[in-house]
Amino acid sequence: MADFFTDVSSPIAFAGPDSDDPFSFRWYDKDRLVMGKRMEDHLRFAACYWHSFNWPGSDIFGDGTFDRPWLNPAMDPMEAAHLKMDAAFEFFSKLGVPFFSFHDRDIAPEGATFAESCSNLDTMIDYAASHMERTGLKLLWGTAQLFFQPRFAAGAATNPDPDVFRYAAAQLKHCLDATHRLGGANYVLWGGREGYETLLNTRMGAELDQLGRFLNMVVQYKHDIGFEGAILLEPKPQEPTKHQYDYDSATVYGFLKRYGLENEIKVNIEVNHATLGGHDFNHEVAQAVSCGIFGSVDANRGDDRLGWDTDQFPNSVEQMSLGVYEILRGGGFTTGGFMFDTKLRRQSLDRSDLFHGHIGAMDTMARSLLVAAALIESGELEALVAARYAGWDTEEGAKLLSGAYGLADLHQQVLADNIDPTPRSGQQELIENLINRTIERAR
Ligand code: XLS
Ligand code: NI
Ligand code: NI
Repeated sequence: MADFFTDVSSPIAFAGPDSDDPFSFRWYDKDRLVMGKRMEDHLRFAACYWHSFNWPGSDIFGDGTFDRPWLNPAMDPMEAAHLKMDAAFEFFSKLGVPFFSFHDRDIAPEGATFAESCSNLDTMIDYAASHMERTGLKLLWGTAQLFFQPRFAAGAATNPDPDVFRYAAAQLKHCLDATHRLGGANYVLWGGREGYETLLNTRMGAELDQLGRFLNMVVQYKHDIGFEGAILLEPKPQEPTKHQYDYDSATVYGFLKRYGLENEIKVNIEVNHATLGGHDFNHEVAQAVSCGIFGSVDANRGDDRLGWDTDQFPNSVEQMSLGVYEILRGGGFTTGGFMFDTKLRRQSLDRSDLFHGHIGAMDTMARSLLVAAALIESGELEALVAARYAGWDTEEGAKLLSGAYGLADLHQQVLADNIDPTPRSGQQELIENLINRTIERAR
């Protein structure tokens, strides 16, 4: 097969922070040990199939702008799928990410019948398996695309028509089998249309029960086939629906508890979905870690002025460092990783732009890892926080949480000891300066 990305002949290499070569990494040095672990193993980078290979660069006001020969509708769909896969694996391996991710419909076209769609997917999964064996690439996650086709306009699991629920279950089963076959580390569900456009025509409670039942079937089936990867829900507050049921990490946790799934399903946090939900990225990570449901990250950012999912490549070390800090404090990734659910801008027309986007993103995340590790290793921040909570770390503090006392006991204690707490500084500015100092120095 002929190369598609002819500007890059060998894998992108680490050249150090002083490198001016745009086709080199300045910070991502995969074998470098950070807190005793290789950078590659901390970051577990993955690139996505859909935005990079399956999206023509269209938007709601305009057609595709990109040079993606396999998207030509005149091509035989299965021939196009093979060509696309060759280019995708060429890109993934030249970039040097260890993982990739896909939707079923990215890698194989929908057929005239469900049976034909399944057989198209099986053919392409065989082909992907051979590419994976040849290149050593691994699968971070697979997912069924349950939102593009008009049948899913009113949702998949939360559709008012039970036949759509049936269809979505069948499609998901096939995709979970495929993910299992490729050794996927996770399986993701993003409920883009699991929500509503108007409450006026929606039975919200019934739809939540549908989603709860659907996810219980997914978990049951995962165990039936012995899939050891994690099942991940990807929270997002809205878009394309007005309201999405898995709004953010906290909402997802409440939902999982209600349907008995809190030990079975985790979250795939997308940086810009956090922003759209009115949260910082580090908030979403900390929330998930505190509930024991942190799974993986889609590391794409938004734009401060645009209120939609722009899926831009991360390029702010400050924004990312604080999220990586929470991830490291939570013990780091297990099955998850940083997945670039990223889109080029519509005017980024050169084939090599895909490299520039990902190289910058990987360097940003690598540098953020160095900052987060420096924060942890110096222990200064944790010491300030520990001093702030010192009272709770005493025996009396623990007793307050143990259920030993009721309101009347505490009333009595405050009276008896004449307790009169003095406020202490939260030291926010001092801490913010500490963060900036760490960012400046981390190398
Ligand atoms: C859309 C989501 C989507 C999922 C995969 O906003 O981010 O790309 O990650 O279905
Ligand atoms: Ni995503
Ligand atoms: Ni998104």
